[in-house]
Amino acid sequence: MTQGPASAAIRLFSRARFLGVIAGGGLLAFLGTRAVASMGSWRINTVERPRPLFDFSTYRLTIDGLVERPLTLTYDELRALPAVRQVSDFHCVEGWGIDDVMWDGVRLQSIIDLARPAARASHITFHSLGATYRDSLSLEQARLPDAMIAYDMDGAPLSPDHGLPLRVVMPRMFGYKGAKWLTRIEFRDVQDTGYWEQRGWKTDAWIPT
Ligand SMILES: Nc1nc2c(c(=O)[nH]1)N[C@H]1C(S)=C(S)[C@@H](COP(=O)(O)O)O[C@H]1N2
Ligand SMILES: [Mo]
Repeated sequence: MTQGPASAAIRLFSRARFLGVIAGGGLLAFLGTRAVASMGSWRINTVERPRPLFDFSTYRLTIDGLVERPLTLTYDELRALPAVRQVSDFHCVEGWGIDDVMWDGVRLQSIIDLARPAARASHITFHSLGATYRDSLSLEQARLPDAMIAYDMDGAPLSPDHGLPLRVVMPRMFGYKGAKWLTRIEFRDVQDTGYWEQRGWKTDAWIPT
């Protein structure tokens, strides 16, 4: 985690973005395009065309597969689950990243506890709205103390481009493990091959330390 002026500037930058005051030009021009890229500003990395659409009234998070207690949650029910907040760095495998992103949401461990996976459940597949994107984790990875599903980024609901209403946050792995527009958490007895893994990226996307 980089400390000092650069990370302070990143925090300032992301806060400005959430307040909606950046308005494109001003701050970018001030920082200079190269400086912004090297300090790590968010990019939008979305393979879906068009971007998946989220609708508060019809959205459900489905938790199913090899579980004793399948569940369907509305957005409000999701936000009523025991909440956690964490600050963690984000890294895309393509070489850009952001320090100190603040996430609010629910531990994957809480979802596991609610759904009670069957003894033979070993993996979880995460499905995004639109059914183009998915990724997976082992149950063991999903139980890590920093593994979560997040509905807020830096103190505000995820923006539509960043995955509103919900995304997987897995700080120790590269960004493609974090499905945006999460709509289904499916417990399985085999590991699914995700969108990027079908295209050659590793299933275990640990960030080298
Ligand atoms: N549904 C969906 N989730 C996704 C992706 C995507 O294309 N579709 N891209 C992944 C990749 S490669 C990265 S780096 C991050 C990017 O998140 P951002 O667009 O919020 O920066 O989302 C991940 N989750
Ligand atoms: Mo990525």
